[in-house]
Amino acid sequence: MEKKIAEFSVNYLQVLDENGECSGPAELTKDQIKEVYELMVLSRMFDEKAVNLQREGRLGTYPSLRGHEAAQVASAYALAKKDWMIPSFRENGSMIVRGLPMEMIFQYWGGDERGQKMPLDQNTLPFAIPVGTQPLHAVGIAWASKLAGDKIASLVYFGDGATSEGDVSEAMNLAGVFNLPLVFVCVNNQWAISVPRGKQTAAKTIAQKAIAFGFGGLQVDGNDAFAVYAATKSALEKARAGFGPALIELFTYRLGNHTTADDASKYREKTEVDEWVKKDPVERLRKYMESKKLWTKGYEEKMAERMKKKVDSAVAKYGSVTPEQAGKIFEYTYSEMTKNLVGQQKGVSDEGKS
Ligand SMILES: Cc1ncc(C[n+]2csc(CCOP(=O)(O)OP(=O)(O)O)c2C)c(N)n1
Ligand SMILES: [Mg+2]
Repeated sequence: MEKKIAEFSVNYLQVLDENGECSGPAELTKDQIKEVYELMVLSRMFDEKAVNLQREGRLGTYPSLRGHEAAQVASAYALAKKDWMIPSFRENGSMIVRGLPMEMIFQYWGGDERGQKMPLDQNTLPFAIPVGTQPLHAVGIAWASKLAGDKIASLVYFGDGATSEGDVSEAMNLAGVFNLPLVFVCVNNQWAISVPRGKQTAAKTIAQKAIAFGFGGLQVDGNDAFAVYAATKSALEKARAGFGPALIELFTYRLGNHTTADDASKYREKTEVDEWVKKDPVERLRKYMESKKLWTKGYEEKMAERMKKKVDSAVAKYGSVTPEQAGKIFEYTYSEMTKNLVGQQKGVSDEGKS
């Protein structure tokens, strides 16, 4: 006889709807709301500047965060200073929230590895270009922090496409088995380059994958800064208190091209993009703030000017960096270079001399 032995449900969290109307308490003070909004505006300005710099030939291939402002800023904002943040390649906004100087982010996308040499007070890993590798690194970090008895949590970002990589399942499995203080944040932006979300999994949600690994999953409106913050903060608190991992699926959309090397109009309909433009995360928070008298045109103008100065100053600093010596790149992978790397480095240095 067959009988039911388990039953599941997956919740969806939205606090701020598309019109900026709030259905629950924002877990942020007025000052914090302003700070989050300003960081979102700054992230968007940084992003627009980065795309333009690439078009001018002053930056290499760059992955735009447009549409991810709430997903990146509000989640990183929930981290405590000592928590670990493990990003994918798209979390430029999260890096800004963590305080990584913007000139370093430009430097990295300009092809100079030194842009990801984290300041020593940062518990932040560099961008991970290989898709889906960083959740395993995050497991190692979270496991180490648990063994050391540190009361900190770790947060790892990855995309919907990354969930098709075995590594991501392995990481979630390990985190569940060892009850690790790790929050998995899947930024489901509906696309992995030209492959739609429907081709990554037959499951209705990504959040439900957590259930198979023995912990909870929640789908969150990723364009809603309040929901992203509340969900991340709560998951981080539980992780720090010893309740183990969680999976948060941030349901959002990549408004730009995959990277500056891509043309998304070749594989997705403009009508789909237009629908998501209406859900713009920055605009949504602005509408809320306006209704609460936290936003005026005058404030926006002054604030935008302040943010623009920050970005321009970062561009100027980036432009004044002396390029890395050819061949130095080989020194960044291991504390002691392998024989192969020594050989490759010598080749490059010799080339430089000829
Ligand atoms: C292991 C690996 N395979 C393939 C690629 C090429 N690649 C870069 S990004 C990407 C898609 C990633 O999609 P998703 O995980 O949804 O993240 P998103 O780009 O949407 O932020 C692919 C296939 C890569 N960088 N690494
Ligand atoms: Mg994606």
